[in-house]
Amino acid sequence: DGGQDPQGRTQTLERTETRQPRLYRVLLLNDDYTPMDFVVMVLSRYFRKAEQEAELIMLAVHHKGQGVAGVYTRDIAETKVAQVTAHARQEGHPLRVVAEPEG
Ligand code: NFA
Repeated sequence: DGGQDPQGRTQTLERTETRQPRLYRVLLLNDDYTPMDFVVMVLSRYFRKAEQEAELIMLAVHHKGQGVAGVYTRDIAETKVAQVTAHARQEGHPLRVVAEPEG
């Protein structure tokens, strides 16, 4: 922030930036057609999940309708959505992936 000292000189005061970036949940949405193995591969490759956790998340999405694949800053979350959606469409799968702000 700027200011002026009694001699009229401009001063610049430093302030440590304390705000954390807003985080976004990347959600996978269930559908009737995307193969379970493809969803597990997506969780492994794009969201760095171990095989067992990928299976659990995929089954949770399958049974509950949606589930969290990962939590990221906005640019990373949007890139994951774009990459996974492109890969799914290339393979002819209707898998939907969306990002939503946390909190
Ligand atoms: N419901 C899909 C099936 O039975 C599997 C699936 C799971 C799709 C998670 C999308 C997300 N083949």
